[in-house]
Amino acid sequence: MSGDRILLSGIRVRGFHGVHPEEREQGQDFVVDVELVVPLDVAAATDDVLGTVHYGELARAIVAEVQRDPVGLIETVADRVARLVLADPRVERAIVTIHKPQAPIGVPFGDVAVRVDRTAARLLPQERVVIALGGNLGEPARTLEAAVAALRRLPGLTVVAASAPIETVALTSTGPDPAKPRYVNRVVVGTTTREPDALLTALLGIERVFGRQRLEHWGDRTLDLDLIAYGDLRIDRPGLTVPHPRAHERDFVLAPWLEIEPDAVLPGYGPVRDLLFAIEGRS
Ligand code: PH2
Ligand code: MG
Ligand code: MG
Repeated sequence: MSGDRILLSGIRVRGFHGVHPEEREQGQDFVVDVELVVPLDVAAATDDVLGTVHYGELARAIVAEVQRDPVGLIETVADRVARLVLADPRVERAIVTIHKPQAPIGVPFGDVAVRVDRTAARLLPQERVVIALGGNLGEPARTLEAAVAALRRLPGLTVVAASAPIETVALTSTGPDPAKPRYVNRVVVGTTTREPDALLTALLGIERVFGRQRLEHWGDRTLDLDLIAYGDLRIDRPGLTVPHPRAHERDFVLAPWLEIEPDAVLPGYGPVRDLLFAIEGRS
């Protein structure tokens, strides 16, 4: 990575982001600082603005990005600005700070800000990942749709395909239980630059946002996000086992996975097609 940087700070934009209705109606100032890690050698060698990121154009693009459709959190705004900055293939890393100095906090305060620090995905190793989604409380089809949308926006994860939802009988520790609310299940395949632990932590965070409570093992749940496979990696320790130790015997994982990846292989177990055929033959 280059040591060179462009620093642009104090860009002030009126926006309507916020969780409170009055923030959506009245708007307030958002102040943006960006630090770009970008080689400046070509610009210095040519003394031509074509050899660098034009900070004036960048500033105007950032203003337009912050003025876009309102969102709840400045975290989301920071993520949007970082993605915009990283869209220039010369930028290796973007550090974006979003200040909200007039936030309705209710106590005297100087400033509140969030900062994201993102490295261009092309500079990081990518691994293929398979994530299974399930839920049987509330409105699971809607929850899973929203969870897939969250996965599509998760920094460091690119969703390549998402299966259609299927309805399945609840499997409990004692076998299928038709008396329990039925599950909706889906599978997502993608690529990630996140380490397995960082990916798992994000999955647990999304579960929590969608109301997951861990009361009993195998219990009913609003949302379960399981890491099924991470490249060819094999990990087995408390809190994280990949490939998922029961995926090979679960039709509600294998069938939606096969739908979006007909040649899928579960590392250590074999082709998903064969695993599913073996289960279906048994039942
Ligand atoms: N998940 C479980 C337990 N049982 N049954 C179905 N049908 N679908 C699931 O996703 C599921 C389950 C534990 O993760
Ligand atoms: Mg599970
Ligand atoms: Mg789980």
